[in-house]
Amino acid sequence: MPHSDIYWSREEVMPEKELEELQMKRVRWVIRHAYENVPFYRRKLKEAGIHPDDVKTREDVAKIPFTTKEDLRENYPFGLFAVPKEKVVRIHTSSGTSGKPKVVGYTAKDLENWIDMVARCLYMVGLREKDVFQNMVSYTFFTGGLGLHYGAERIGAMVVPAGTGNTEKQIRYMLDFGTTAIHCTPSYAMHIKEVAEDMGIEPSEIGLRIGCFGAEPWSENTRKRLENAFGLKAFDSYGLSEMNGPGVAFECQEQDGLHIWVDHYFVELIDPETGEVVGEGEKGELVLTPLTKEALPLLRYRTGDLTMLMTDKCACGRTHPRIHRVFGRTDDMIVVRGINVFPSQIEHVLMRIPEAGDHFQVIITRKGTLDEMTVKVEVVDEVFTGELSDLEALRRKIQSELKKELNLRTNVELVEKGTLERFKGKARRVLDLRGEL
Ligand code: DLL
Repeated sequence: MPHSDIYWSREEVMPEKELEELQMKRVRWVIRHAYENVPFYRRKLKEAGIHPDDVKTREDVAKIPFTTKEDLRENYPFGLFAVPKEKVVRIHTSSGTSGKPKVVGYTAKDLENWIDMVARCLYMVGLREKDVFQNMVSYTFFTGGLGLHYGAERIGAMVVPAGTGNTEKQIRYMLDFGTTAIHCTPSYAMHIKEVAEDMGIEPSEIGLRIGCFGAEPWSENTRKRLENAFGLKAFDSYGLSEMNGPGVAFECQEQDGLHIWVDHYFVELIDPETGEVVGEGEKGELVLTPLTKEALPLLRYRTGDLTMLMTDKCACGRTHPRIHRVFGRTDDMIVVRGINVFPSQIEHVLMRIPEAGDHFQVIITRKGTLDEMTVKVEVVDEVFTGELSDLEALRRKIQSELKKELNLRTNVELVEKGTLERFKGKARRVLDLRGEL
């Protein structure tokens, strides 16, 4: 049962002081839980000279050593679990770029909390019983499938467990079932738009009103493109397997930052170089401690994601702070000739140029000692006027816009629509060939 017409749970609008007390109570619980049940944490805290009783205030949390992705991999598969295996009712995995996957586990209570958090997010963006929710992400090890599925079901929406692939069929289902809300990666949403157009269907006529997009960085200009094409309202959804999965932070109707649920996560932002907590309003790496997870209580987990904390009051009335849309991951950052570039910056520039299509690829090479960045951009059909000079003018325009944003000279190559790879899940847009040449 929802708490009200607007809020799914009472905790969303809990007075800040009460919320803070609840959070600190849970912080103390999770530290003790990890210390008592995970040998790795007992050892780590002892080495750092910390006993769970020492953590009394928010500031005390910063004394605890970080947990990293490597810690999860080194303790593969179940080494960081805090409950016996028979209490774990589900696992998911997340494969990084290399090596063993990270395995995450859930008790029955963890699943309940997670479902409730996802329901909270979906209710916040306006999903209701009357909606038909088509979930177009993988349903296997990826947390986006089952995570969103059960959250939408909890609200009472009709869930279409479509999974990934076969885009034409996905569009047919939307029309046949009267789908009103969709969930997928933003790059797949771009692909759906294109396939619908190829099928002679106006995306805006499908009847969608809500789009939940996440699992990868995207930009404000991509949001505009998706909203204009489908006639829906597009919301950013952030999460990671190590923190249950999706449902950690989500945009509300204001679309101005993602509410991060501090009754379930302790939030810190650190300087990725020094590990020091950054000042208010500064950009930093998100560090999260789940506060209610029984199976996998990770303390001060370094997400690798760069964002900013927004603590001003939100017009929606929720008392939980917001994070800025994630700029990218520390390990996605490309350093070209000493300049830091995030693929999402390139996307932001391209998506505001009307002649640029919806897909691009970045290729980094090295000539001698010099790095070269080439951006391949698909262009819309209307660009091909038969005049080479028109194409050249567009190429130069894109190059100059990129230069302004990135402060970096790039090579721009224009390619025809349909040339570059399409992705059903997370897009892989950067090809770094520097190590291979
Ligand atoms: O991607 C969980 C998820 C599923 C989130 C569905 C949203 C929707 P992982 O596969 O473990 O889990 O990948 C987590 O993806 O650390 C970020 O780097 C990135 N990421 C997730 N959401 C966003 C977002 C899921 N909205 C990793 N914006 C995270 C930018 C995101 N990056």
